[in-house]
Amino acid sequence: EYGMEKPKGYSVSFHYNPHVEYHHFGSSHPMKPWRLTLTKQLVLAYGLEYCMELYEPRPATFDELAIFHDREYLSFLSNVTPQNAKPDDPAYLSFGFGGESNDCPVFDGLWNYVSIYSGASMNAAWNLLNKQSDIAINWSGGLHHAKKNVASGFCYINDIVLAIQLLLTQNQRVLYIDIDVHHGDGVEAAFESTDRVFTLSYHKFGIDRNGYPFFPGTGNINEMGPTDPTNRGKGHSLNIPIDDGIDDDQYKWLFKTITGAVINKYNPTAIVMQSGADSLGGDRLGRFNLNIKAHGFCVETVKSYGRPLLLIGGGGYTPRNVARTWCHETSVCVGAELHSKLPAHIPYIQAFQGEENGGGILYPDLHNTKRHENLNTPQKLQKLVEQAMENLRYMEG
Ligand code: V1P
Ligand code: CA
Ligand code: ZN
Repeated sequence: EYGMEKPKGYSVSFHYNPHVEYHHFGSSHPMKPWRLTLTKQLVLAYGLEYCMELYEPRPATFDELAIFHDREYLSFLSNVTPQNAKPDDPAYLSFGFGGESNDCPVFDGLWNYVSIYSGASMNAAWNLLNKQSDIAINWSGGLHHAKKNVASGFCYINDIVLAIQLLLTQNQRVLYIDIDVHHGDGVEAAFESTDRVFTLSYHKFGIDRNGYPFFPGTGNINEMGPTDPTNRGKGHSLNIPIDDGIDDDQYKWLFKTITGAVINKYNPTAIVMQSGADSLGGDRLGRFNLNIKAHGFCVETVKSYGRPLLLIGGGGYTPRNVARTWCHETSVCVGAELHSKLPAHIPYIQAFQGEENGGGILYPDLHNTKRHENLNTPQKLQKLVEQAMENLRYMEG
């Protein structure tokens, strides 16, 4: 041991308010807040709570949310209920509610729900600012589509933007990395005019055979934010559009190569990572073929750069696999290795049993679900990396 470098231990904080679990978007809606119950149960069953500091954050206040969002929008959000909602009111539609898809329904306790997940992200950011932890985790956050006055894609309040705004009080450069299968458009838009935030999103991009773009339809490789040369945000967004069925090795290579180049060039003093689990194989809305450990590899890679890290959730629509992934990634943060056989006595263990594939284990083979043919050829991915490197040259050093 003498003469050897002490391995760097990371201190990890876990920010979670259990009241978030009890909200329902409606039975046919894919967003299920109870996936967070499953996640917490797995984290506890593996004893990971002994490897980190637990916090139960208070809900964010109206004024705290107004740091990013319009007060008019917040007033609407804080007052609307399923009983008083007027779907034909123009304000209702203009704020992103209703519409054909009803992505953002009005449900009981909506305001409570949004202030809880936002409060947790802000609490986690504070913890990093106060140097109480090196890595702060909030699996209930990551709602990356919300705009300052519009709800979009299951997201009402953009907790990521609020957390980044806090980090900016003491950080010159914050890097945002988004591995949700959807484009992180709300975060990108919020910081399009600053060079103090760099946004990097990996996502499915393309038009399906019925002519519909994959939600939200933005994030092609040539979208690098404002083109106006006087705009300080020019070149500070990088989008990595990916096709259906990408596999573990391809994704890991893409992520490591591009993220590494961005971190080395931008040299952020803090990193915020949205770890949406809808990029896993077998996701109800996603199109990728990733296994849990390949998803976790991205967290491991980012962690290895040793910058203060805010790790947040996001999408993820096959709840048992969301829980598995976020439990695994919690273990990655604390530096523990978990056995795949699930511990006995997990509440809700039924959720993890009786699957034809993966019953009773943490690391099932999700590639086996083979739901999506891999349309990503080595040539296309090579070209994508070259274009990404070319885009990075637009960012002034
Ligand atoms: O595709 C759309 C609508 C159709 N309009 C033209 C837009 N909405 C998607 C929204 C996906 C949101 C993803 C959120 C996140 O990035 C962050 C939490 O993961 C959509 C889909 C779909 N298959 O893409 N909405 C729904 N499905 C939906 C299904 C049932 C009930 C309500 C919404
Ligand atoms: Ca993404
Ligand atoms: Zn998503």
